[in-house]
Formats: sequence, structure tokens, C-alpha cells
Amino acid sequence: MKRLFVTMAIVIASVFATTTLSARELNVVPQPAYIDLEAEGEYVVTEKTRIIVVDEMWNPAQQFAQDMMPFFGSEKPMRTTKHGNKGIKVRTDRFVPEEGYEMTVSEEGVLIIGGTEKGVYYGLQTLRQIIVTNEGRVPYGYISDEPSFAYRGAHLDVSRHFFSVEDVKRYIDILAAHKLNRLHWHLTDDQGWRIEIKAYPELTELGSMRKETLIGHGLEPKWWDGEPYGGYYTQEEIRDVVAYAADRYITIIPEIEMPGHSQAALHALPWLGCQEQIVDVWTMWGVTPEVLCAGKETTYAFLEAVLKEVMELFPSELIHIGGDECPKDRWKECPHCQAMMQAQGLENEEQLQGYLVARIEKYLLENGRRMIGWDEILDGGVTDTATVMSWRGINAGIYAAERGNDVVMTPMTLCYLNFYQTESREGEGLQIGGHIPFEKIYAWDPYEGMSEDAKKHIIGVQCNMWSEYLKNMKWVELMLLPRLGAFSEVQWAVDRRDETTIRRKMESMRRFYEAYGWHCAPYYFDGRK
Ligand code: TNX
Repeated sequence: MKRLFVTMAIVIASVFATTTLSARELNVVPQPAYIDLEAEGEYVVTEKTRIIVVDEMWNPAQQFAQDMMPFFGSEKPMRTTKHGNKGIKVRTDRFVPEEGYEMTVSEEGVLIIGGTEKGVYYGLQTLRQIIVTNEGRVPYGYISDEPSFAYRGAHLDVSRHFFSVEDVKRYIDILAAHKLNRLHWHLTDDQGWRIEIKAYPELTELGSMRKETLIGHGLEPKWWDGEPYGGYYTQEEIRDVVAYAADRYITIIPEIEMPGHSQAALHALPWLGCQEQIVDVWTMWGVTPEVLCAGKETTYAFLEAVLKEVMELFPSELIHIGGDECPKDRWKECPHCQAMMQAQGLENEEQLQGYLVARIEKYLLENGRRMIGWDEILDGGVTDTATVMSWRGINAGIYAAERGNDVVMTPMTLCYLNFYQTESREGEGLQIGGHIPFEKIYAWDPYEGMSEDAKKHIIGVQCNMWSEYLKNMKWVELMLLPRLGAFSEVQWAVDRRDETTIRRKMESMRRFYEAYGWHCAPYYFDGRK
């Protein structure tokens, strides 16, 4: 046993020896804008190092102190104090960009000046990576940094599989460490309604449970597991998660799907459908013809009542209304829908969807919020105030940006983290399909094919985690890491990417993931794509 420890110690020591920073090397993901490491020497941070808080920057300091506990293996967080000279000092300065920071390291310690609390927080994230991957030794020098995009998002589907509050918090921790600032929380879909709505308790009482789940890519009946499956968040839990994210400078954008991807709601409240027939919470993946009726006033009253509660729970200015993949079969046969089309002078069912989306957007605007939706919201004629998520490719995003809408780029062929990471798929379990290796994301130019004017409307980039085949958080993490490293480079450092250093930086990042016990897929590191 003793021999094993000695061997392990040698192995660990040699790992650290090979990863010691040379004078000009700093392994930070995503890449800071400017690094100067000319000065010789390093400042060593220990659990005894004090965090000196100026300008009331208590929250970022305390978050950092908490985040360092697993690294130090300590019972108590590092001390945060108002007074002191040597240590990690944090403050703000209005000449630094809002989310940016400047970090100076000298024999006095570390000084982080953020534009706002957010900048201080991101500076501390950079510092955390350096400490954790370099045994607490922070090289003397100067870093100044700021993000490329204002919107740096990741999405999480909790309908197809449900993730506990603890799981979602873990996901948030991982996003925060990569300097992301938006979580798009996909809370409702055909296979389960996951958010408590007080006005309609049936939504969760009935709509959060499905009879069973598909096991394989499922065309044969024997491929269902026969196990009832469900779960939802109470409003109290939602508030808790929203606050947890806000403490880490992440805004949660809730998504309530409409008028398609709503079969779980139709199961709970059949009067929402055109034919009002009883349907199950769906036990297939894909696109169902059962959608909300767009002709009846009761549907609009329902959607407004749901959104009213959603707005009370989520302070986010943007509210996601889905809008994707809504077959129009039922509407074509529905007297209510046809009457509504006539009354509104609409020529076809696409325009009826446009009418529904515009009406919902108006309701959000009246309540001081703005609408975001998948790119199908363009099909029925979108207003200028909507934000568009370009997922079916890049063209919808280009089109929307050219006409002046805000756009988040999230094309399926690059941003779907539920897709396989390697060509051979070996060891990757059963996933939905597709192929997106780390390198493909890292090389992506989200501005491809855009005019200078259009580029100004690209507010950001998002990766999506659809959970049809992701049964637990371990699998979510394996799909997320290390690819989120590549994403964060596109989101935070789009103009700073460097093929010659990314591998070395990710090796370092891998040790960072290990230090926090986050599951990271091996393929990229094994040279498999
Ligand atoms: C498309 S992206 C969907 C989702 C699926 C996903 C599977 C989008 C707006 N709709 O409903 O889960 O593909 O990859």
C-alpha cells in the first residue's frame, strides 16, 4: 500500500512538473484578451490568503471562497475582509468594461478590478483556474479581459429527462466556470411539463408523468421500458435555482413551448387542443401532430396565465416561447382555427402561427419583457422586437440579423451537444445521432456569411443539451465537457482562437474538471474525433 502511495506521489509530481508554467504560458479557457507575464516570480495563494473586499464586492468574493474549498480540501471558506494589504484584493472601476476585468499579480498579491461585480467574478474565475491547475502559484503579471459576446448561453432540456435541483445547480456551476451568463431552461415539451403553475395544477399533477420511456432509437414496441417516469420543480425550487444562478451572474431564460411540443399540456388539459380528445403524455421522440389550438380564446387566456406566473418567477427580460416544429394538420381541420384565420384575415396556417406568436409577444411587451423563440417564429412573419434563435442552420440567423432582429446563433450542426463527439461513436453510449467533435466547435466562425450590419445583431452563441438519450447528470456532463471549453472560446474569445495552444490549455482544463469531480469525455484528449 505504502509503495502505491509513493508511486502515485511520483506520478502526480511529474504531472505537475511537466505542467509548470513557463514565463509566457498561461493556460486559461476561455482565452483572456491580453496577457503580460514579463515579470519574474509568482504569488502563492493558500487557504490562509485573505480576500480583501473593496466597493462591497462581497458576493463574487464569497463565491470564489466557496469554490476554492474543494481545492484546498478545507472545512471553511477563505476569509473575506474589508481590511488588509496582502492577499487577493477585489474592487470595481467604471473605466473597465461591464463584464471585463484587469488582474495584476505582484509580491503584494492579486488585484482584480472589474467593470462591475460581474467583471470581478470573471476575474476570479480566471484566478481560480490558475490556482487549481498550478498548485496555487500565480505568476506575476497583468491580464486584461472582456467577452466577445454579451449573450453566452447553454440550454438544458429537462422535459425528455428530468434533472434534480442539485443536478441543475451542478450544471450552473460548470457554466459559470466557463464564464457563460445565460441558462436557457427548456421546461416544457411533449414528454413532460416540469414547472408548477398554480393556476393549472393539472399541468404537473398529470402532465409531468409519462407511462414509459423509449430505450433505443425505437421503432418496435418492445423498445419501451414500461417504467412510469416523471418529475417537476415546485415554484419554491424554481426560485431557489434562479437565485443560485443569479449569484453566479447567470440569467435563466425559461422556455414554455407553444404552440407545438405541447402534448404534455394537452394531456393535462384536453380543452387546449383542437379536437379536445384525450392524449397521453408522449412516449416517442420527434414531432407530434397534437398541438395547442390557435383558434380558441381559451388557449390565449391559458398561455397568458402561465406566462404571468413564469414572469413572477424569472426576472429575465427575455422569455422563450419555443415556436419550433408545429405541424398544422389539426389546425387545417379545426373550425376554431379556420374561423380565427377568417376573422384576422390570415391566408394560411403559417400566418395563424405568426398571429399566435405576435399576440404572445405583445403580452410579454406589455409586461416589460421581450420574446425570444426558435427560428420558426420567422415563418409566420416576425416583429422587429423579437430575438431569434437560429437552430435549423445559419441562414435563418443571417436573414433575421439582416432585417434587424437580435439573433442568438445555435445551428444544429455545431451547437447540439446531444450529438456524438467521435466518428466511430465507440464508448459514447446510445445518443440521438450527429457528429460534433471539439475541433469543429473551436474552429467555428459564428459570423460566417454576414454583412457588417448583420454582425451587430448577433448578440451571442448558445449550445443546446437535448436530453432524449441523457438519462442522468453524468451523461449530461460527459456530453458537455470538454466541448463547453470550445464553446466558451467562441463565446468569450471569438477573435483570440489559436490552434497551437488550445490542446495544452484543454489538458490543463481537464485537470480543473477533475478537481471538481465533473465528468469529462476522453475522446478529444485521446486524439479521437
Ligand atoms: C430538435 S432544436 C428540436 C428538439 C429535439 C432536438 C434533438 C429544436 C428547436 N427542436 O425538440 O430535442 O432536435 O436533437
